[in-house]
Amino acid sequence: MGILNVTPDSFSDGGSFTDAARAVDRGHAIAAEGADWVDVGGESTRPGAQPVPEDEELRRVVPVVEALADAGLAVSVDTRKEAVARAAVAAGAQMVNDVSATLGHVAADLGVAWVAMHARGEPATMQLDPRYDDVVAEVLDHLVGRAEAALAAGAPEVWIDPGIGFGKTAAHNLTLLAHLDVLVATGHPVLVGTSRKAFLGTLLGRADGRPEATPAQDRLEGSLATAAWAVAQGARMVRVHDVAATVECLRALDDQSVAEAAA
Ligand code: PMM
Repeated sequence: MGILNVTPDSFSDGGSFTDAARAVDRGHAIAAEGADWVDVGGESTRPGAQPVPEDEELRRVVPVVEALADAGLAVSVDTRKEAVARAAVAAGAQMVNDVSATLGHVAADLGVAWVAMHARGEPATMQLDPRYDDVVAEVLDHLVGRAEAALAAGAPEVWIDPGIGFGKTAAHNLTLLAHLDVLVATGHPVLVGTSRKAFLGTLLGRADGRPEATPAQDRLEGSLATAAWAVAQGARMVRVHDVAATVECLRALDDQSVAEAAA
């Protein structure tokens, strides 16, 4: 799944024709680089981000979804809002990627795939002091409950995602990655998003003996390593910025397993 963030931080003056056109170009590039899904999002959910009004999110997302879906690409919409999910599906999106895990009934109603991601708290404050007694068990319980409810309501396909970085410390993220097999064992397909996230910056900075985090644009190796790890543990999809590099990396991993099986 390739990330297409149609937000002012990614595209200089969000919503104008030029920006929509640039976003559509990037969407085509994501598909050409080998992504199965183009994930279009109009609200940043980065730590500290402020909410985006519904009409603004609709304005950012719908034209881009429509153009990409009309061109035959598989499009998911990354939103927490029911109205945006409904409008994006009407414009051709085939999956609702929901970081709030609250829109299962909407996916059921619309007959589209749904990603239930675990998050604790709101983006503006979620990283202030996240605490769990047992992060793996709590994330698992939450996701399985949401997934089963959506399937019972008639959602045709439900993915679960541990929500790396959403109300979690670096240690929580690493614990979840180390125990992905627990999510995989539920039988629900697992999606994982680690791409360029802050915990990679902390880890890579520390590995280099530096106190400061490695900046987002220098987190490719960590992103690839964790994507490969997730897939090796049984994740069926990874959500990434660097599509071409990830596709190559996963292809190499696949060749490796083929070679091992043949040996
Ligand atoms: N992460 C972000 C946004 N949407 N959706 C899913 N399913 N999983 C994620 O981990 C996830 C997501 C935040 O990352 P970005 O700001 O780089 O898009």
